[in-house]
Amino acid sequence: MSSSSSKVQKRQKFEAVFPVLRDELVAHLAAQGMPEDAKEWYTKNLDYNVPGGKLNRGLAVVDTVEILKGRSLTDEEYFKAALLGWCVEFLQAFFLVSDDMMDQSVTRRGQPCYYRLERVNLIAVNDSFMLEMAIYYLIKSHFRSDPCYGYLIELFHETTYQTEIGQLIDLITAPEDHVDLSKFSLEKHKLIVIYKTAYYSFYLPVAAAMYMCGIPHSASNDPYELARSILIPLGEYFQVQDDFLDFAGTPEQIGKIGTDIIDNKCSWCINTALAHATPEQRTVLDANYGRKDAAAEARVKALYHEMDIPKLYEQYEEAAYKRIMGLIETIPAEPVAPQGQVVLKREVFVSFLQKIYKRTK
Ligand code: DMA
Ligand code: MG
Ligand code: MG
Ligand code: MG
Repeated sequence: MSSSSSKVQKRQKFEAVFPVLRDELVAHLAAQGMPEDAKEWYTKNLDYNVPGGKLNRGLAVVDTVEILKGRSLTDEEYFKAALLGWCVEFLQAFFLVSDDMMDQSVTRRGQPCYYRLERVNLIAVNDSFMLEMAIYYLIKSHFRSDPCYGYLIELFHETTYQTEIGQLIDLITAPEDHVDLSKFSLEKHKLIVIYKTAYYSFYLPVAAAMYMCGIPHSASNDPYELARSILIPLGEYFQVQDDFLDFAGTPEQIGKIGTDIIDNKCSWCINTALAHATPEQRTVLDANYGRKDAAAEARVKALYHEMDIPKLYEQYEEAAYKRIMGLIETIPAEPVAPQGQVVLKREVFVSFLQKIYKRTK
C-alpha cells in the first residue's frame, strides 16, 4: 500500500467516527424532549463547523496513541482515541466560529464563515458554546470510569483557558480604531501565538493521547513537561506559517481570505517588516497598516514583496526546522520501557514536524 493511499484510509476511518458522535449528541437533545427544529439546528451546527478541516489535530491523537502503544489498536481503543481526536476538533470548531466573528472574517474552509449565514448571525455565539460543551458530554459518556477521566477534563479546561488568554492578547494588541505599530514586537508575537495556538493545536492532542495511554506524571523529568518543551516551539512555528499564509496564500489554497493587515494584527509578517524597514518604508507601514481599506492593504502587501518577506520567511522556516529537530533529538529514538509501561518516543514529534514542514495550506 502506498503511503498516500494509507493516509487517505486513515483519514476516512477517522471521519467515519464523526457521525457516530454527532448522532449521540443529537440523541441526547432528543431524549430531553427538544423539538425537531432544535435537533435540526444542532445537527447543522455540528456538520457545518466540526468536520471539513485538515483534521491534523484530531488525527494527531490517533497517531500518537498508535505510536505510544507501538501496535495497532483494538476497535475499542481506536474508537476512544478517535473520540478524543474529535474532541480536539470540536474545541477547534468552537474557537474558529468565535474567532471568525471577532476577526470579522469572510470565509473559512472554502465556504462562508458560519456567523455570516443568513439565519445564523449572532446565534453563532451560543452555537460555539454548544460545540465546546459537546466535548465534556462525550468524554463523560465514554471515559467516566477510566483512571484518566479527571486528567482529560482538566487538560481540556486548562488548554481552553490558555487559548482564551491568547485570543485576548491577540485582540487587544490589534485595536480597530488605533494603529500604533510601536506596540508590536516579535516577543509580543511569540507570547500571543504560544497561547492562542500552540497549546491547543500541539500540546493538547499529544497530552490527551499520553493520558489515554496511562503515562503517569513524574516529579523529576515529567514526560508531559518534556512533550510541552518541544510542542510549544512547534506550535509557534505553525502559527508563523499561518501568519505568512494569511499574506501570501491564495484563498483557494488556504480556504480563507486573509484579514491580518486590515485587522491590525500583530502578525509575524508585520513584525519582521518592522525589524527591517527603512524610515521611508516605516512611514508607508504606519500610514497603511490596519486600515479598513483594500488599497491600503494592497500597499502593505506590495511593500512586503519589496522587502522580500517571502525570502525572510523561507530563512525562518529552515532555521525553525533545524532548531526543533535538535530539540526532538534529545529524546531517545528507542527508549527502554519498563514491562507493561508506555513511554514517550521521538517518533511522536518527528511525525508532527514532517506534517507541517513547508505547508502551503
Ligand atoms: C488562530 O488565530 C487562533 C485561534 C484560537 C482560532 P487566527 O485568527 O490567525 O486564525 P485564522 O487565521 O484561522 O483565522
Ligand atoms: Mg482569525
Ligand atoms: Mg484571530
Ligand atoms: Mg491567521
